[in-house]
Amino acid sequence: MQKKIVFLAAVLAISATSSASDQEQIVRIGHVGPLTGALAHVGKDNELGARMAIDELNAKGIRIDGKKITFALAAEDDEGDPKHGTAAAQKLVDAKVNGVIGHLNSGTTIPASKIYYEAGIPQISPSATNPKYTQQGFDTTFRLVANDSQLGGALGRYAVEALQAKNIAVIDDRTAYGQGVAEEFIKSVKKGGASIVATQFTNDKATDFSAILTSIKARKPDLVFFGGMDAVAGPMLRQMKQLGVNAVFMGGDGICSSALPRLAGDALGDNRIICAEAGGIVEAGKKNLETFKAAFKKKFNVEVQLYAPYVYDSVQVMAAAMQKADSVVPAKYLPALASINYHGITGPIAFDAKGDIKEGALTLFTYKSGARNQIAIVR
Ligand code: ABU
Repeated sequence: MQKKIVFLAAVLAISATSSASDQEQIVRIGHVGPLTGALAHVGKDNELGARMAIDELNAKGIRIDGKKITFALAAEDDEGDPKHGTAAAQKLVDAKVNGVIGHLNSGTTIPASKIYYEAGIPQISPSATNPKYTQQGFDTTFRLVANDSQLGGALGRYAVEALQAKNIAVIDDRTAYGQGVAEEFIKSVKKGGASIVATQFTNDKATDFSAILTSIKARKPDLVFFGGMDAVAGPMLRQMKQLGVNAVFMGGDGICSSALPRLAGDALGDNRIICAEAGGIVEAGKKNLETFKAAFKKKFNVEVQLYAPYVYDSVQVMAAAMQKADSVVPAKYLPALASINYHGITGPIAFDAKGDIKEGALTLFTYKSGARNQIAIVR
């Protein structure tokens, strides 16, 4: 009888121990980008980057604060629209997500960041480049890529110094990103001594550019800079070809996608387009990136479009901060995120006091025979 009691006590002790160590916790990571509309191809690319990271983290069986962690993606579509962006942010806050990756566009990321800040939820944007995002004094905002001052500045210098452009026309789509990067480009070009011979505006849903391009053609620019996204740049390039505007075409990260050759068709040309990705993956990191791209293609049967590697790293760095803090509670892992030193597939990741990536780099690209080719990495 006594033996039986001892055995029962032992069984109870073992099951009590195992139930404590087998506790599971779901950690919800919000992700927001445009999943419908003209930018759906880049929005889906971002979301798949997040899914890839989450699946890999779950396969590792990570434990935090003694619990087995399962990461779950809470994906929202903001249609690239500021109003939808704030609605999506509020939805994620109400769902008590542990952190947010996004949004994709500066125009949605900036207003949403106030909502996350007030809820104390860390947010990492893998792609929004307008400098204002990290200039609001919010300790919850982080950016994994270089900003529009760096992009516009470097592209302006490249236009004047390397391409020797003298007469430059500028078009922007009046979004927070398009207008911001165009303004920075103009500043840099003027500093370099070239002339801005025309400035024109469109919008992020426009399809007809004949009036502004005709006006620009009369000013005989040797380079046209566009502040906006690939979905608008593609048709604009086609119409430039039709109208005989043969200038070099330059833009920021928003046009620098794998989709641009499809969107521009035979107006793409060879070495005629110059664009900049808001990150710089050095030679030593290329192998990891190629491995990522191949795994991405195998898993989702689509090519990486643009930001997926940066989204993947954003999720990984957030999870690394949680592990470092041994907590998934936003207020507890936030300091660990702010002081993180992480090496991702996009390179070293550490944030400055504002939440911008330290030593943000850019990569200049051109397109030849329908493929994107690297020109140089600049800092
Ligand atoms: N950085 C280009 C696309 C996203 C944005 O900043 O609006």
